[in-house]
Amino acid sequence: MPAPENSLKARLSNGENTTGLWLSMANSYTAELAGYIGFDWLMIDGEHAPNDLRTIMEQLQVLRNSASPVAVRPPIGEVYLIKQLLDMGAQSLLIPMVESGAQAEMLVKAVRYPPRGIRGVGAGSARATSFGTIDNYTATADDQICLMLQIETRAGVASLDAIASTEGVDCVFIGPSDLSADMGYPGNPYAPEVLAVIEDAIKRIRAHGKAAGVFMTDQTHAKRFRDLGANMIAIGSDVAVLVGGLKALKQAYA
Ligand code: 3PY
Ligand code: MG
Repeated sequence: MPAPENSLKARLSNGENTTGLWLSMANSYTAELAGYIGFDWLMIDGEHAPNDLRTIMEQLQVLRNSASPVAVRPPIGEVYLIKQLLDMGAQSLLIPMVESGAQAEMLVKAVRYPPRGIRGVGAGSARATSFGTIDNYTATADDQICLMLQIETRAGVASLDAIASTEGVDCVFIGPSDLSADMGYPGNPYAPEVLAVIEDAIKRIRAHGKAAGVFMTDQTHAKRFRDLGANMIAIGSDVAVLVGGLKALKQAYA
């Protein structure tokens, strides 16, 4: 039996438009709930939410049968951490703060087994192989990994062509919060200068034949980015939706 087919990777490589939700609650109960709503994908955030390997694993477990494919964002693109996440069964990874073609090449190697890459071989007793019951995993795993790299600094933007042209990168994903801060507009991802850089980046990423992603909860901007070719748009987070709903409830009785 081969590694499970990665439907998110397939959809992105077909150039399909997808919208997804950030999972920032860091718990499996709300992750399971989100898995019933029908988002194109869900992103377990290990960078800014208080997740560790076990809370990420628990969310992957409860979302196993969800129709929404699940991706994971580790706090940093470290080879050993990527290996642990892949062995735990994550097949789609979003790596923050990528700033060079060399870094992109290293990350591609980190998700591939030798001889193409450097991923340590040992999933035979891990969740990725359903604990050894997926007998042809090692020979087929590489082809089902979806590697998404974040550009979210001026250095990353300067290296966009090198990053987006790296073979093995499936998606280049813009982070407006970090990018706007690095550009001198902290807390203002809607500054015209920032929006112009994002729009140009989306077009250039698509011109390289890669999926273009962006986090954008403002619907007007999100739709504009989609019209420019962005095909992986994070349209909200579970935390923000809960806070918004709670504020509205309180306000309704003020
Ligand atoms: C950013 O906007 O900086 C991101 O990383 C998206 O969540
Ligand atoms: Mg960021």
